[in-house]
Amino acid sequence: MTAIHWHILGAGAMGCLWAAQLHRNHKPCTLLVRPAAAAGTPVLRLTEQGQTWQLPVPIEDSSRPRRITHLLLAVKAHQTLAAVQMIKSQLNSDSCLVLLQNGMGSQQQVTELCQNMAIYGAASTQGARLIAPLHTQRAGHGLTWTGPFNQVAQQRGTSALDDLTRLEGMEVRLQEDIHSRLLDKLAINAAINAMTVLHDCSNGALLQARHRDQLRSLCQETANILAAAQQQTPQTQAEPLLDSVLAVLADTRDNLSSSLQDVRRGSPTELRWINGWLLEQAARLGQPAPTHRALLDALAAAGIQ
Ligand code: KPL
Repeated sequence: MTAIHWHILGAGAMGCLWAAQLHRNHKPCTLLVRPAAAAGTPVLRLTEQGQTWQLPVPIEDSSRPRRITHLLLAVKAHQTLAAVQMIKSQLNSDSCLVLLQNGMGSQQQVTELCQNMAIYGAASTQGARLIAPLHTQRAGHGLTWTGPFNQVAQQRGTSALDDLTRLEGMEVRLQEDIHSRLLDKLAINAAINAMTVLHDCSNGALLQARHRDQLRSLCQETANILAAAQQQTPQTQAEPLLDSVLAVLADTRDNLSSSLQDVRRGSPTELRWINGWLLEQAARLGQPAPTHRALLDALAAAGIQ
């Protein structure tokens, strides 16, 4: 049997981390980047526990024609649709796509665009930071869940994910109901990410008592919205959701949230797909969400999207 060849699109912190881990596990993989980033002889670097490794992962221009059977899409939510549109001619109905975006909405866009392909979702608490182009620094050891997102993937099953779920050095679990896991993560990110941007602070700084009431209000509104939407997620009660948020803050206390990293890099955040998605649901269901609204408005006033 020929080994699966993974293409990873997106050379941010997560894309570089996945490319590095696949390569270290002897899984054939190629990192796809913008033409300018592919020029010369680019090298992938991973820093972990104080050590830096140079990894000879092939790095190629994403626009070059090729055939992609297995694609790990590691771009941000707002780039996802355009990225898949750009690469669609390299895919066909046998292709399998694994989507690593935060929040909700971008996965549905890809599902609509690629109706005959197997789409898998993924939710991850793995922290990583891009410290230079193509140089990622791993933060702690998080968990990633992946599973079928559309019906095609449900029918084809999860064997396409075996390479990912059996990676050494990366904890990846199969999750049949990935929708519920994505919502679970969205509910947690909706309390943490925008707050870290507003206060320009690490995750751990949100554990200070002065932030507790705002975190509690965010969790209350999120739980009410998800309950009203009858979403299949455990996060429909405020107090357990707040407990989960506090546990994640403690586990990732030294991390900068992905949204704060985006802002510091001058890039748009994924908040539109996190708190913004909740606000869309709230409007649809007539649910009040003043704390989420005020948070996004305060960020918009500061020019942050
Ligand atoms: O998922 C995250 C993110 O930053 O997007 C958390 C869990 C908050 C870790 O930083």
